[in-house]
Amino acid sequence: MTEFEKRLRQLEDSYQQLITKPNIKQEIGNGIFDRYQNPILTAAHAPVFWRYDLNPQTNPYLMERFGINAAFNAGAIKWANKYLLVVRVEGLDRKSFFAVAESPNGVDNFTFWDYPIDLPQTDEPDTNVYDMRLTEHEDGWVYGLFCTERRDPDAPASDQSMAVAACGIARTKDMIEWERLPDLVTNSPQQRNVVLHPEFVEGKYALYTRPQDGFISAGTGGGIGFGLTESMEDAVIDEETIIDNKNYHTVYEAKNGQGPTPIKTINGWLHLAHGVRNTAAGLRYVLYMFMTDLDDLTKVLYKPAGYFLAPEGEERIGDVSNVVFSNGWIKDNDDTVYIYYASSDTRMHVAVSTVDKLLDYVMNTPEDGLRSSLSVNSLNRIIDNNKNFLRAEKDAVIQAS
Ligand code: BGC
Ligand code: BMA
Repeated sequence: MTEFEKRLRQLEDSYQQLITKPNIKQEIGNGIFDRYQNPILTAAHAPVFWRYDLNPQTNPYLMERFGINAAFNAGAIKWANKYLLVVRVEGLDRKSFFAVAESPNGVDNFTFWDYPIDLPQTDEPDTNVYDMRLTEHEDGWVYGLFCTERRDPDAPASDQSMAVAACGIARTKDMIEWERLPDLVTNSPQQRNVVLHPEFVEGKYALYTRPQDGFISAGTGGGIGFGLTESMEDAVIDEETIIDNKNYHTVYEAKNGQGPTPIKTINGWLHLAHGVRNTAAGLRYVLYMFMTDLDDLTKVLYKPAGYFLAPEGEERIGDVSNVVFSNGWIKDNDDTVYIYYASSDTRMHVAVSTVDKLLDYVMNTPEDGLRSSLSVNSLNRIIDNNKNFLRAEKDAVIQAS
């Protein structure tokens, strides 16, 4: 066997091992969800035939020709009985693109389809695209809303990082061929984290938005907005109503944004979102949840205090450390909910819950009083109730004996 063949076999073996590795639940969760032990997708999940030229004539050293840096921030959908993620794959060149990875069970064996998504361009080509949210709309299309980023045309030559983030729109009927529609138009200078609601509202398309003044800083914007557009072929939102704002001394103090498409339940729409605060070590991204009214989508009915899921262990470390981000979850037929989240802009994970558990969490977790002493009140209520409950139980035992 030549060196080339030996190396190729090693590469293929380690790839096979990785993508067939069973994933199991972590022990003792918090009762709300179960994290799984292994990341479900990493840069190493990119097929060998993406990264290497396999021809010994043109690549005698079998060196990487197209290195992959990260696989993260994936949209999710159950499609023909498979669990599909539309992953943000990022090359060594920092450009990200979308590629579909498929699993038979939602928790392991995720494998990339042979080719990345061929995303058509508008007249103004995207420099970078990322963070796709998938929505199966009642109009019959699957929409993918994503962030399209281009350099700010007003930026001086000395600043090569100022950019404009906007909402790109594509749609498909088969997850293979994508039609590109014009970018969303709003009154806000910047848009990220735009998500399409799955149902018509007053005969119109409803979108969750995230208006923002600057590329990084939220300025006067930063909350989760809501707006209507007549059509998706020429999507324009004239008025954005903020339904969930950023707030002083919370986990969404600096900015926040809608995560995946909300899930409809008998009690209301379940939302997963990310909240950001600034620290001496940079921005910290966590996930939180809230529920909106079935009839009035702008009305928040419940919102537990604090975060739902925050980076833990190896999740804390990566290209952009101290970040968890989610733009995809799947509600299965049996009401299991697969929550797909990325850690530190590097890799994908899954946490599993159910609709019932998430409802219980959202409806029965104390809300944020926004002051330390009110948090103490919430805690005291739980302690008092437990003392009373345990005393009553003990009394019942004594009486019975
Ligand atoms: C990156 C995003 C990031 C954004 C704001 C973009 O250039 O691709 O991942 O969210 O900047 O920091
Ligand atoms: C954002 C997002 C994500 C990313 C996060 C942390 O603004 O849009 O792409 O995960 O920053 O870098």
